Amino acid sequence: MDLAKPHRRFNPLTQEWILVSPQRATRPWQGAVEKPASAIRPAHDPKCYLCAGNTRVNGVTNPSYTGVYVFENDFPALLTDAVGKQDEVIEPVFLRAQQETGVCRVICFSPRHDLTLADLPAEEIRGVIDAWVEQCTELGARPDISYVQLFENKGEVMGCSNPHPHGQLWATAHVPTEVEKETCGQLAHRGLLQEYLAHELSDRSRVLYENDHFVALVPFWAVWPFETMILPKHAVRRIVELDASGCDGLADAMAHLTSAYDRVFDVSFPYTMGVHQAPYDGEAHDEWHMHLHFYPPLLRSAAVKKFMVGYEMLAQPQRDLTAEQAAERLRACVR
Ligand code: H2U
Ligand code: ZN
Repeated sequence: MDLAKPHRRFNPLTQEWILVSPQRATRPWQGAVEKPASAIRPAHDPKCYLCAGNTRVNGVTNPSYTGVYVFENDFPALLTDAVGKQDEVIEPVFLRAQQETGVCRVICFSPRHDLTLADLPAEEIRGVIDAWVEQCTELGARPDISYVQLFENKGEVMGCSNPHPHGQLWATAHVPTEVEKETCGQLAHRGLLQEYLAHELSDRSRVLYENDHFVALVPFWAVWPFETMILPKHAVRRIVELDASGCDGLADAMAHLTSAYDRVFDVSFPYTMGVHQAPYDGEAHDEWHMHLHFYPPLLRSAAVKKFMVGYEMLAQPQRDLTAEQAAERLRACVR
């Protein structure tokens, strides 16, 4: 098959197809140009709700934290108190609704208002991973929680409301849709990501970086222009199963990947990233191999992003640059 011509690639995790149109990467662009986020920020911003010692919207004052700081989201999308038992009513039968409960927390990565994960040394990113593990240990043990979604929205183009380096977690009574899809994909092919990783580590065309424990790569089925994954070399179902050297390995891989991103267009690279792991629903989920996804929207400069509209919304995701071309550009930025 000629991969320089339009083709489809299959995402075995979500079991969805992606259209790849490599010949289209050179088309002229006269559309929207995003303005780069204002660059220079103070180390501490007295008006920031997340900075140490400042008072949040609801009147609570943050402690003078020095490392990672976790607090309950003041505007949570989920509430803990269920009203009665889970209802699933319904007439006609296709109109389904379920009570959803859960916990939303904000995770400040550093007291430094002016830094991002990409600027933090691996030792400080390790602190973020320790907080993730701690949160998943606590929330995962709760009978009213089946899944913990850890994520970060970075940059104004991703709708991030505050430049202070932070992520969030939403933990829910139900397993969310994307995770459910990946459970199905991994059940359909046991050992999927272990086999995939072995292939990538021998092929090398999409591998960006590896250490003893983790690999960063552009997945064969990437949708976003510079989409990547970070995977543990040996299958680990959940982040709480990583040992100390595994956590160090993840921090090191995240440090290398995020700093490489910032070199692609010489700007603080926006993205949505997060951890996918086995549900905390009381089942073993031996099919699961935890990993991180990074979904950055930028396409051809700091100012031009990929829009997932039209054909993508109505038919299937589409990309111009191939995964291998993206990997080549990213690899050149890894130090
Ligand atoms: P973003 O990651 O989308 O920027 O969201 C920041 C979160 O911080 C957002 O979910 C919360 C918002 O509800 N927040 C507080 O909990 N308290 C505040 O005082 C400001 C923002
Ligand atoms: Zn701040």
